[in-house]
Amino acid sequence: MVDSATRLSQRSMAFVLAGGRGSRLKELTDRRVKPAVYFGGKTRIVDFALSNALNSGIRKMAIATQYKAHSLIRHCQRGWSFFRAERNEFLDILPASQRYDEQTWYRGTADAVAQNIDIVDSYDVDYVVILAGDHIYKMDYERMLRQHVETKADVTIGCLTVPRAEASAFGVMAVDDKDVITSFLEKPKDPPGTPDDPNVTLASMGIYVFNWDFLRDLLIRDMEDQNSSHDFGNDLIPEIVKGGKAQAHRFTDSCVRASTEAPTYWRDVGTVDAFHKANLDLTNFAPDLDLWDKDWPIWTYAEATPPAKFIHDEADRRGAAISSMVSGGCIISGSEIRESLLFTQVHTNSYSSLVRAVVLPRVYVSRNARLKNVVIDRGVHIPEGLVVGEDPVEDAKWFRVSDGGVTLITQKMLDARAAA
Ligand code: ADQ
Ligand code: ADP
Repeated sequence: MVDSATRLSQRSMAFVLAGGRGSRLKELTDRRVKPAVYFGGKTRIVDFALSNALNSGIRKMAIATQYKAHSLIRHCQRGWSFFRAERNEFLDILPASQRYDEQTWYRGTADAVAQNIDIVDSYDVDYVVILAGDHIYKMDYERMLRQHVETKADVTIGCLTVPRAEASAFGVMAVDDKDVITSFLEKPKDPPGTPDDPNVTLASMGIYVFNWDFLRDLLIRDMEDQNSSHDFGNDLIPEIVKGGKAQAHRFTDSCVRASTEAPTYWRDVGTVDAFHKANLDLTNFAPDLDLWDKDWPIWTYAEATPPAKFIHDEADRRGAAISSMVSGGCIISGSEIRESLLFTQVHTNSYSSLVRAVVLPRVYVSRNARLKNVVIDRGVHIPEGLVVGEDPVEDAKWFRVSDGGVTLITQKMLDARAAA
């Protein structure tokens, strides 16, 4: 048994993987990597994994970056710089910098850790919690660490139950009666159901706890393996399942109160439709993701802004937002906002309306624009009278319309439309 007074998080680090593009978010990741994409009005996607680590008591963190990293690095430097180096607390940013040799960037998720072995050594930790920087959820990693130590596992994998139809995007597993993983398939075409329910599958969240000594040896061997893609899901995890002990840790929402019948909120906002829906869900009467929970704050960099302002225009039109969330610095002038989420410093003008809109920071909406079911990228200037969401054929000429009927609008698309 683990001594209950020992907080394992103090002997651990979080290693956040944030190098993959997230191409299904289309133009939203043209200039920034998926973990740097805005979510929830004030925060960015990566803030969830980092906040979970911080709220779990972990004070040593590293984040591996690669694709279009500038926006992510700037965000981490601005928002996550409060650690006290005097107490050996930090968030270290680890861009792929060809430490292994002079030809290779991070070849896969495992390689992103392997290329930084000497740096992790210097942190002097017993356990490493590997996290993906691109999911929205609240989770107490201390519980996962505790299970890892108590079961003496080689690796402990965070997992959740997903519908079988969606499981081919995941690593899926079978477990015995003690949740020891007996088989693991990375993204199988035809995922198996569980013994209890053929319609669901136990899937990996892509988060792992390792003893550092064990992982270190494994990575050194893997780096030399010519047949490996140097990826946790493809290479390392299947190997451990075959020859060692891989333990499943079933995800429960952090909601620290043990009595909570935990709603297991976990989202991969990897497509424009999923991104639009998950953001707008926050405007529901009782959203599944509780951002108001004082026991589990989501930390971020927030611009210093004045409160949102709602004004009557000169024609006595009321600026109003109904069933919506409106962030600081917004000015809603003579326009109507419904079921929408506005990030900081959005400015809307008279006679315009927004319905089911996710509007990223610093968007300017000119007069008479009518926008419905949209995601608007940061800094976009919506021209006077633009109508989107009423004629899908016209919308698709200029913008990206998703399978679910959401229109993504970027400045580049508007510039092309204006030039035509
Ligand atoms: P995927 O989500 O497909 O599967 P992947 O694309 O490897 O995994 O991304 C995982 C994380 O690593 C992301 O945060 C990404 O940004 C980052 N990443 C990807 N390539 C990287 C690189 N070269 N350098 C640094 N960071 C990189 C994984 C598991 C599955 C599991 C799902 C759950 O492999 O088994 O089911 O996560 O979403
Ligand atoms: P952020 O996502 O950091 O809030 P932006 O959306 O403005 O900021 O920019 C994302 C990334 O693209 C940043 O690295 C920024 O420097 C870069 N960038 C912003 N505007 C342009 C532009 N017009 N052309 C090329 N790169 C840009």
